[in-house]
Amino acid sequence: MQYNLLMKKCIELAKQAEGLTSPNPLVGCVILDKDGNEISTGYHRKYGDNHAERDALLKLHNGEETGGTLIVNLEPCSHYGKTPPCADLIIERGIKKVVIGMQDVNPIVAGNGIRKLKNAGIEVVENVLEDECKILNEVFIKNMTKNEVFVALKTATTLDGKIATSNGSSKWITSSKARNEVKKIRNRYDAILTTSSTILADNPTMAHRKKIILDRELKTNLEAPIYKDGEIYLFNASLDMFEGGINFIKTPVINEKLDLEFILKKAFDLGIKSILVESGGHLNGEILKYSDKIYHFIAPKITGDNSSLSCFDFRHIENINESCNFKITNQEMFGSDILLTYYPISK
Ligand code: AOF
Ligand code: ZN
Repeated sequence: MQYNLLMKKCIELAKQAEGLTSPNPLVGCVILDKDGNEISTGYHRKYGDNHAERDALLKLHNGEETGGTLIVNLEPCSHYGKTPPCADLIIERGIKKVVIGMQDVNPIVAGNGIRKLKNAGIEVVENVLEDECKILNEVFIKNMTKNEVFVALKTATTLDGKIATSNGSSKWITSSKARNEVKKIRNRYDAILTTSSTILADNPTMAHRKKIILDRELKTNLEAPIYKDGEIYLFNASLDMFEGGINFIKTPVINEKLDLEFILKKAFDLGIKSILVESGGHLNGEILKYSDKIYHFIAPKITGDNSSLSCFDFRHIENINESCNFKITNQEMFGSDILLTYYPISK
């Protein structure tokens, strides 16, 4: 209880580097002196930079931290990586107590950091706000424990779950506030993923560092705005080459569709650790079973049109027991729209 607020602060510090640390975790750190006064903060700013603990400790001099407490959302590391072990530095600096949000799931750390600290006589308080800390690093956890890419999906619908009218008109279902939030969400993920159908229907730009485009028959115009920035990975059925700044990746086809398992695995092998899917109902439906998290914006509108496009459109079921089930974990208003965040329970 006593450390919850400080752990929240670590999480907020860590979030400042969203989109910059992959494949490494988001980590923030707060240091208190022996009387409990906050004397330093730090965070892991970007991949390859100092770890959060080192960032916070190196701001101090004259042994201000001797006898103090260090709070960090992830177990301090015990290995020589890009920098020497944080656990060693904490011990050297005479910290007396370390408060940790969660154990590191990286197998080379996995409890060794905590052991090192305890062996040096440091008091260790574990699992403070563990659930929040795990959500903060859900991408890192999936990457480390499953060796798989984390798949998030964003959709924006009317109250009746439609993403467009029957003739495909879909622009601006949600308000500008919601669309601004989408930009922030995108930034958290290594790449966005969309399809030729979405490009042909909406001609979006989807500004991002990395873009995965599924276009089996190479129907999209390579001069379209989506191709104008970022690294492009164009999964298709025929070409395998790098040309005009585009990575064409030849992909197996199953039932006239590009093999999603192949694509997700290939993306991971290419160093893409997390993906935000932004597409239409068909791809959303197909990729639902691989999705780890859904961001669903809902605008207070009803189309009422039974031939309008649905946000997940992939099958016919008779029995409600066969539905996919989710746990809604968050709700937030953006202008007149609501954002629901949910996770699959059964898919
Ligand atoms: C970070 N930032 O603040 C902490 C990390 O590649 P390296 O040498 O930077 O090591 C990365 C590993 O270090 C990472 O997988 C995680 O296990 C551990 N802790 N990493 O990038 C940090 N505390
Ligand atoms: Zn470290």
